[in-house]
Amino acid sequence: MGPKRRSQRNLCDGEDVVVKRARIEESGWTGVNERTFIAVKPDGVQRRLVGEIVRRFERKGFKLVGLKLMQASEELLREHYSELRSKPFFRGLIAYMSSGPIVATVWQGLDVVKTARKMLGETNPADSLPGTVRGDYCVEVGRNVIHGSDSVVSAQREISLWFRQNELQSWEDNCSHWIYN
Ligand code: DAT
Ligand code: MG
Repeated sequence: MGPKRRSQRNLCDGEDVVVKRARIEESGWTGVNERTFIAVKPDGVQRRLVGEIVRRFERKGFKLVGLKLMQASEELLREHYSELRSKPFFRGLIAYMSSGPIVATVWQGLDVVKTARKMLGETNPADSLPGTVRGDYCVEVGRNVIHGSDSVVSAQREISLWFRQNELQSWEDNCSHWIYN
């Protein structure tokens, strides 16, 4: 398999990313069904921040549709961060992200991509306001404890990369009338 073909492969289950992304777009992940990919990075897991981070998204009113503790392969991480491959910190980023287990999650709700980014804070913890995850729990950009998709298109790409379709749960939200009018 050549490098180009390899980069298009879905690293989770061998399906083609392009094919899978088309299927996700068909399913209409817009409005209250918008989804984003949030991951607690290895430092977040080590520092026992998983519960705190999941709690924040739950309490906000977003719906958990996928969650798993996993060791990400370097191949998966290189694909996930492919836009950053020419950056001087890329090697270190892959080493950090593969240094221990990650908690990969998918959250659903109205404007979840944009709102989750606000809840995360800025890339550099020093620029992140108190009250955000990065503003409250970390100090260095290279150990910023959490990942969140930066756009709806990125979210679709990342969810396809990290989760198989059957790992995402559709469940009836008995609380939705209290969250949406
Ligand atoms: P974000 O995670 O806020 O979306 P990004 O996509 O620009 O930020 O970068 C991905 C990750 O790469 C980021 O969470 C931490 C790392 N990173 C970014 N800029 C860095 C830098 N200047 N030095 C070291 N690591 C950096
Ligand atoms: Mg990013």
